[in-house]
Amino acid sequence: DTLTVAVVGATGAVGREMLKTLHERQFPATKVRAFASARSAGSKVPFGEEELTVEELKEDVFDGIDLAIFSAGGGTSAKFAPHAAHAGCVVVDNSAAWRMDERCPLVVPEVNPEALEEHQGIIANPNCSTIQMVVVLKPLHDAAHINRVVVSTYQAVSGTGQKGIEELERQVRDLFNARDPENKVYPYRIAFNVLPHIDVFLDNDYTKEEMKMVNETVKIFDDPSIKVTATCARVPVFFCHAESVNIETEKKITAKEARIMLSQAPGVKVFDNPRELMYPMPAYCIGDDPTFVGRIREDESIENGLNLWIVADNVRKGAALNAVQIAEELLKRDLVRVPDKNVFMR
Ligand code: A2P
Ligand code: 11C
Repeated sequence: DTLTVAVVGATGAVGREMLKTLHERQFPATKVRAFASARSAGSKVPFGEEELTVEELKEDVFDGIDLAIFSAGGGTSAKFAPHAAHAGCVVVDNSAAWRMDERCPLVVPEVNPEALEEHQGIIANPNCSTIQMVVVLKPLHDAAHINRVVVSTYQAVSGTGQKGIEELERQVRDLFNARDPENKVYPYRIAFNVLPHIDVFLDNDYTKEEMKMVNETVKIFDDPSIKVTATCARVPVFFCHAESVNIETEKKITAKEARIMLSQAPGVKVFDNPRELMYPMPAYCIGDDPTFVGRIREDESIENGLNLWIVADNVRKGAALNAVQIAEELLKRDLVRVPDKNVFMR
């Protein structure tokens, strides 16, 4: 049996991490191909000890590819994923293009793997800030039903991709050299600053990133009774998003019970001991697979509430790892097939 896998957007921050993750986890591909825009066709990207030659993404490249993992921006996914599905290639898409489409499951393997069963060729990977939050909320919701979530995020520049990483690097260097830092990627300086603004503003004055957290959480839990409100901020950190999360539950959960439930939850690592100054931080979670949770406290202002501090590597669990875990789950469930090749062409 052969299994050809493609990474689309292979030269990007997430695409590179996808290749690394596929290799590290020994994903059973017989062939791996790397795609990006015409700009980087012919260049090389690392895959384990080897290098792959980057190919130009075109509509007709998907014949003979069984599974494609996309991280090349929403526009690229909107345009090319239907062509992939039409060629019988299953797509796991990391962009926002297909997440709220009713035909596409939105999956975090620790939370709703069963949603994959109904897939029609395109599966969406949620936003990074949503993924790390729902992995932690899942056992608490199962045990006590979450009525409301109030989340504030502290998001790394790698969420913007390679260009976000380069902007922070360049601005820090400019400032240390007494040069005026130029803003190319963000509307204001990100070095030594905090921007309460991620993605575009919408009519309700929330940002698109904030509304992703609201809408994706409801879809992943398949439960519109969970009310979420979010404030998303960009901080001058390269990797790992942090989140302050306050939840109100139907039933009471003590901090101690929450710690026990979370320590048994898949994909979660409790790192919480105030007396030893133990709490998760972005600088110490880089490259790690789990979603870390600490600062677990009862909210003393309400009857049934908890406060949590959640940190995960946004490029890894927030993007590449979750996508590869979806691919692994598809294989395990024998779902690497497109039932109707025309669903997304109509
Ligand atoms: P390229 O390097 O050729 O521009 P990041 O999220 O780090 O910015 O990376 C974006 C990724 O998406 C890169 O691999 C980039 O390739 C790829 N990409 C952007 N636009 C296209 C496109 N139109 N077709 C294929 N790949 C694209
Ligand atoms: C950020 N969360 O940190 C964004 C990146 O919808 O996939 C991912 C955007 C998305 O900027």
